[in-house]
Amino acid sequence: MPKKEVFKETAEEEEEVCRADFPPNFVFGVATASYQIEGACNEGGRGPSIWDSFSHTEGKIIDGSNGDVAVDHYHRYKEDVDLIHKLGFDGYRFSISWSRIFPDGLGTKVNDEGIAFYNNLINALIEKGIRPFATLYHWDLPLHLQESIGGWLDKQIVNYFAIYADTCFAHFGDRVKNWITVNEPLQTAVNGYDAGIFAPGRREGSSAEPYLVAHHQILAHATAVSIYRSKYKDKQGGQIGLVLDCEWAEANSDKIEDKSAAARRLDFQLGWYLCPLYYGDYPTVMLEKLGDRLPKFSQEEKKLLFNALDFLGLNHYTSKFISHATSSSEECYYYKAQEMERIVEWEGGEKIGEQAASEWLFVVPWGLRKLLNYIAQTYNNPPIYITENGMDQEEDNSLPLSDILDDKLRVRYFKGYLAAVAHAIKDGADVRGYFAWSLLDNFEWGQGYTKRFGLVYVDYNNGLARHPKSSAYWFSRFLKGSEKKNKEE
Ligand code: GBH
Repeated sequence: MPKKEVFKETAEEEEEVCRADFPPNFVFGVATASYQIEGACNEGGRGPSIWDSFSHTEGKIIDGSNGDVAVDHYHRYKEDVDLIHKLGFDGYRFSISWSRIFPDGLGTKVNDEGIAFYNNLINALIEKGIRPFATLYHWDLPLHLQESIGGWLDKQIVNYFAIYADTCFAHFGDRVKNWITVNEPLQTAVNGYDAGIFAPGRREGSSAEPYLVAHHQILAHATAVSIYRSKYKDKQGGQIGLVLDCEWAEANSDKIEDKSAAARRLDFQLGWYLCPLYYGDYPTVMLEKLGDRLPKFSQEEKKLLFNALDFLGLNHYTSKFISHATSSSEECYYYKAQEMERIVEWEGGEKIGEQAASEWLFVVPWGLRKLLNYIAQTYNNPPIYITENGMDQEEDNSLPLSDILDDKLRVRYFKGYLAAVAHAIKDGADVRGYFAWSLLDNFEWGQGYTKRFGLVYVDYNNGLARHPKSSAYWFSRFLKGSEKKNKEE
């Protein structure tokens, strides 16, 4: 049975892995995002974002919470940078809150206090020898841009994003050498404008909306890249990329129709963004299934898109089995169009991997190795940074702190996924770095504070105190090289 063969590969999970399995200049970091950690929503001249208004709308966040205070990183950034340093990471991926730089998003007057905050953060990182990876857009669009032009639905957004990106390069680019334009454009398109579970929470739009929103994000990305390359790259010498999220899609059987469904699934996740950048247009299968719902790129735009990527940032958490299905139970236009079903267990009830707290998240290390190989083969072996990888625990007040801090499954998760990355590098994939999601427990979007992704626990009931979990200490030993392979030589 092919199914069993897939399971055999989980043996990787048991493997030991050590720092020496990676190239010496490989960067290991932790990742965060502004709205999830900063708080200080009305301080420092910050304007409101779509996530402020969304999280304050009743019924949108499972525990009725919001990011007003979050984990107060805005005031505790020094302590947090110290923590990253003490744990031994040499990279930090954070995102810049657009409405701290331009409170109404229009790009007319820059907010000096916002610039000062990120200058302080970046300087603190540099002082500790930590490389800053800055994301320009991790979902917190200035609210005014949503209300005035409809956010990502209007093409004018491309120009506003360009002004914002230009401003960030000008102020921070002397120290930030790795730029990420947009985080997971798919999530904004699908969960923001189709499922409606993320800001701005649109559900009643047309079946073409998610594709228009994606289209404008692709153009915004490429425009920012062209500005960086023409005005800053020579002087500053940095790199600029895009972050995409992708689950590995394993065909549910050896049947051709299931294999095509799995291939289609990957094209709808990655190809949606990478085909335009590498091959000048959307994947053939998307053009076929979506017809007029897919917007068109002009000749001029195609030129802008060509090669507009120095590296690919990959956010990867889990894998799914995919089977062909013409009448699927999926509710989103986006998922329906793919004519497939996402499956996590076999007939016998065996799961694809151990389940984390989130219902979508299973521990499947071999999926990452397959995905990295797939990207290398399909897109001419681009430089890749894994910009997010991690798993969550359920918030549970009834457990003693010592139990929560001893996050054994997360340690297994990191061991398994890091071993998979090391394998992929040996296979020939050009992976340059790895960022664990996340430094701290934080505001997990629609799930509020009920899911904890942190390597470091945040005590929401006791002044937001930070306590490293076992996984943080494991990572720290791994980075220092004291976590050696158990080899009998
Ligand atoms: C990342 O997205 C985000 O970049 C990060 O901010 C977040 O904290 C992290 O995931 C953990 O969730 O589509 O109904 O299953 C990863 C992609 C998109 C996966 C939203 C989970 C949940 C809702 N995620 N999805 S659903």
